[in-house]
Amino acid sequence: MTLSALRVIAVSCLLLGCALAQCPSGDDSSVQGLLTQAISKAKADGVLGDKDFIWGTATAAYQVEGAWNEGGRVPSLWDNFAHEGKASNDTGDVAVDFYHKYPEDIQMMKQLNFTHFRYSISWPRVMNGLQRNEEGIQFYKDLTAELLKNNIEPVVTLFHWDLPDIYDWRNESLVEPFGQYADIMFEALPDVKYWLTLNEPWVFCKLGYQWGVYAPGVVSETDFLTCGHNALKAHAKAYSVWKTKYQASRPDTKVGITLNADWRAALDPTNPDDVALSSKEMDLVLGWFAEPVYGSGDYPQSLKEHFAADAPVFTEEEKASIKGSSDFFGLNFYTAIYVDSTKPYGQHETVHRNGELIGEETASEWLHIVPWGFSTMLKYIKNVWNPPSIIVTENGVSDGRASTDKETLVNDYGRVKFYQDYLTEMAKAMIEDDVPVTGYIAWSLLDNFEWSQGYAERFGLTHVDFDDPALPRTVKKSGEYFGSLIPNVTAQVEACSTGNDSTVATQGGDQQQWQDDWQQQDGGDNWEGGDQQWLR
Ligand code: GBH
Repeated sequence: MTLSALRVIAVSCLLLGCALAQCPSGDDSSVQGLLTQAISKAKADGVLGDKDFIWGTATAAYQVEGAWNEGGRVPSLWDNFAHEGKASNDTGDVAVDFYHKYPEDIQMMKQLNFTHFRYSISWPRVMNGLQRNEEGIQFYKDLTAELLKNNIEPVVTLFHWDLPDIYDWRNESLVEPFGQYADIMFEALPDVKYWLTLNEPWVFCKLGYQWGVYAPGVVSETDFLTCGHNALKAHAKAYSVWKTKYQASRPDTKVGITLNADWRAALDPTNPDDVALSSKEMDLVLGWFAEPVYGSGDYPQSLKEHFAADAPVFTEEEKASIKGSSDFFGLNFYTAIYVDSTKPYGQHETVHRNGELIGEETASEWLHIVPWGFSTMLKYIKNVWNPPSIIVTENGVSDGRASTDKETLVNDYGRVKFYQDYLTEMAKAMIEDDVPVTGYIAWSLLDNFEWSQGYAERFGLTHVDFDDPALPRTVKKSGEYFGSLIPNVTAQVEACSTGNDSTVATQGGDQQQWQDDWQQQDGGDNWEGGDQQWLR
C-alpha cells in the first residue's frame, strides 16, 4: 500500500470511523467473519454463479401500501375482513402509505445498503375482474423503475394474501385468472430478475380456511386442503406461463414460490414417537407444498394417509406441471416448536421442555427466538429436497407490546441480537453443511399492518409513528446494523477473492461494538440472557 493511500485511510477513519476489510481467518467466529466465509464459499462452490449474495428487506402490498380505494383499486378479501373489525379493529386503508411514500422509503433502503427489495403486487390494484387497470400497473412500473434507478433489485411477489374479493381459493376457477394476472405482470416488468408466485400457501389456507383467523375467515375441517390444491395449481399455471412465454428471452430471471414453516423438534429426542410425529408434522406443514414442487410432484405419503379420503388428488398431468416448478427454494423462517406425542393429536405442540421455554418470547405469541431452529431447517431442506439454491425471503422479530415508547422502540438492540444470532446459524449451515443459501431478506423494512394483530406488533428495521398522520419513519438500531454489516461483509468477501485488503468507511463496527452500546444504554445489562423484556 502506498503512503498516500494510507493517508486517505487515516483521514477517512478519523472522520467516519472505519474498518480494514481483510479476508477473515477460518477461526474468525464474529458474525461478519462467518458470513464472509459462508458467502465466499458459496462463490467458490459455484452456488452463486456470477451473482452476488442477495441482501434485502421485504414488505407486502396490503401491509404497507394503503390507498385502498385509489387509482382504480378494487376490494380484496383483506379489505372486507379488516372493515368488519376482524383485524384488531385496524385496517390497511392507509397502512404506512407506501403508495405515496415509496420514493422516500427507497432512499432509506439505499442508505442502509440493501441490494434487493422484496415487494408484493396487489392483484386488485392491477386487475378489475379480467380487465387490466392501467393506473395500477403503472404504479408497479414506477416503483420498479425507482428501485433500479437507485441500484436496488426488486424481488416481486405476485400474491401476498390480498385476493380480489370476487375470488375464493376453494374454487378452481381462479387458476386461469391467476395465470392471466401473472402474464400481465411478467410482461409489464421485464427488468425484474426474481419472481415469487405465492407467499406462504400454508398460512393463507390454514388460517383463512380452517381456523378463520385470516381473511376470508372460513372455519372448516377440510376446505384448507382444497385451498392448498388450487394454490399449487395456480402456482404451476403462473410458472408455465413464465416458461412458455418469457423464459427464453430472459434467461437470467428466476421464478419460484415461497413457503414457511416453523421447525418441529421432538420434545424428547430419545422418544421414537416424538421423533416420528415431528417428522410427520414437517410433512404436513412444509412437505404439503414442498414435496409437490421440489420432490415427486405429489403430496407426501404421510399427508395422504393422514387425511385419507379428504386428501385431494392430482392428475398425472397436474403432477407433471407442478414438479420442478420453482427455480429456487424460497423460505420464510421465524421460529421453532416442540412436538409431544404423549398429547392428543391437535394439542401436541408445545413451547416448553421441562418447564423451560424453547426460546425467548417476543411481541408475537407464536414467535419464540430459536436461532438453532434456522440452521436445522436449512439443513433439513438440503437433505430432503437438495435444491440448487435457497433464498431466505423473510426472517425477523416483533416488539411493540411491552413498550410503545418511540425511544425504546428505535433502540432495538434486542432485534440486533436476534439478527446476529440467526445470521450466525445461517452462515454455519452454509459453511459446515454446504447449504446453498444465495440470499437473505429481512422482514420487514417498516413497521406495518401485522394482519389480525393490526399495528400492535412491529417487525420493522425502521420505526413508523402511527400517531402522526404524516407517518414519519425513523431508522432503528437494527436498520443501522444492516447498514454497516452489508458493506463490511461485501468488502471482506472482495478481499478474500482478490487477496487485496481494502478499507471501507463504516457507520459502525462488529458485534462487540453493538454489545457495548447496548450495555451502556441498558445500564450494564448483560448481552447474553439479560433483561430483554422491553423487546416484546
Ligand atoms: C409472515 O408469515 C408473513 O409472510 C408476513 O406477511 C408477516 O407480516 C410476517 O410473517 C410476520 O408475522 O397465532 O395461530 O394466528 C410468517 C408465518 C404463520 C406467522 C402464521 C404468524 C400466525 C399463527 N406466520 N402465524 S396464529
